[in-house]
Amino acid sequence: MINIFPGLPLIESPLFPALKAEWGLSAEEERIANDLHEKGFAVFDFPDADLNDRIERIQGHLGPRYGIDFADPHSDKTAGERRIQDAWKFDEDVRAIAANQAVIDLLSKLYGRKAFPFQTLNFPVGTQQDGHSDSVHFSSLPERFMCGVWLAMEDVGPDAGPLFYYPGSHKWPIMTNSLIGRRGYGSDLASAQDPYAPAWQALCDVYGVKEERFLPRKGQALIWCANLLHGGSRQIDPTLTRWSQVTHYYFGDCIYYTPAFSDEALGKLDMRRPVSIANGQAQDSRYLGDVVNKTLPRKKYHVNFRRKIKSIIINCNK
Ligand SMILES: O=C(O)CCC(=O)C(=O)O
Ligand SMILES: [Fe+2]
Repeated sequence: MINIFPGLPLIESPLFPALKAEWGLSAEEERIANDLHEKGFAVFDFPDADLNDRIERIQGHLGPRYGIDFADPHSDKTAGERRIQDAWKFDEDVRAIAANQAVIDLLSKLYGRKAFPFQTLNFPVGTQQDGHSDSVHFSSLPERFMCGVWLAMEDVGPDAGPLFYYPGSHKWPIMTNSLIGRRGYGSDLASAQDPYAPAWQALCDVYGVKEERFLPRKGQALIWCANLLHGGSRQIDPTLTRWSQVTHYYFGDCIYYTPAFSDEALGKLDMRRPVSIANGQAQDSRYLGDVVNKTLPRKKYHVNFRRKIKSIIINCNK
C-alpha cells in the first residue's frame, strides 16, 4: 500500500490501521503502536541489560551536581537543582541510554523516518511543571516528527511528583503562535511555555479530560507524542527522590525549529541545528530531501517572489 501521507508519522496517520498491517510488527510493537495512535503515549520495558548498573553510575556521577543531600533520608530533595540538560556530553551512561539502538529502531519503525536522539534531561526529583506539549519548544516541518522517552530510574509512587498526561490530547490542535494570536519571532520569554498556558487550560476544560499519572517501576519507560499534553505533578513528600531521564528525539528529513519563537506563516522560523547523540553529528534541516539550514532572508524572498509573479504574468500573456 502506498503511503499517501508521508508528511505524518505512521502512528499518527489516519491510514494507520491499514498501514500497520504491512509493517511486520511483533505483538509488543503493535501494542505500542496502537497506544501511541489512540492515546498519544505508550509504556514499555527499557531494553538494556546493563540498565541497573548504568543507573547506579549516573546517580553517583551526577548526584553531587544537584546540591541535594541525598544521604539524609529526611532532607528536602526539592531544594536543589531540578535537572541537568545534555549530561550525555560528559556521561557515557546517559549517552548510552539516549542512543539505545533498540529504541531508535523502534521509533524509526513507528514514525516511518529515521529517529535520532538530540537532547537529554536528568532529574533527581519531579519537575512539578504545568501541563504543556513539548512541540512549542521543539517541533518539525512537517509537524509531529518529535517525541520524548521518559525513563524511570527508580520506582515512582504518588507522593514523588509523578509524570502526568492527558490521554488523547495529542489529537488536539497543535499549539502555535498563530493559534493564540501572538507574534513569536524575536520575542523574549523566561519560559517558552508561558503564553500557551491559558489556551491549554481552555482545551482541557472543553474536552473535559482527566489527567492520568505514571507510577512506573524502575526500568519502565514511556514514549510521548509531540503534541501530548503532559507535566510533573506536585511533589507531596519533598524527602523523596524521583530519578528519571528524558530523551527527546527528532526524525530525519525534516526542518527543526522552535515554534514559541517563530511565525510560520511569515516564513520566520527560529531554526535549530540538533546534534545527534547517536553519532555526534549536527543534523541539517531538510525539506523533501533538500538541505534548508537557513530561513530565506526576507528581502531575498520578496525579490524572488516578485520575479516569480512577473514570470507567471509574462507566461500567461504569451
Ligand atoms: O518529568 C517531568 O516531570 C516532566 C518532564 C518534561 O515535561 C519534559 O522533559 O519534557
Ligand atoms: Fe515536557
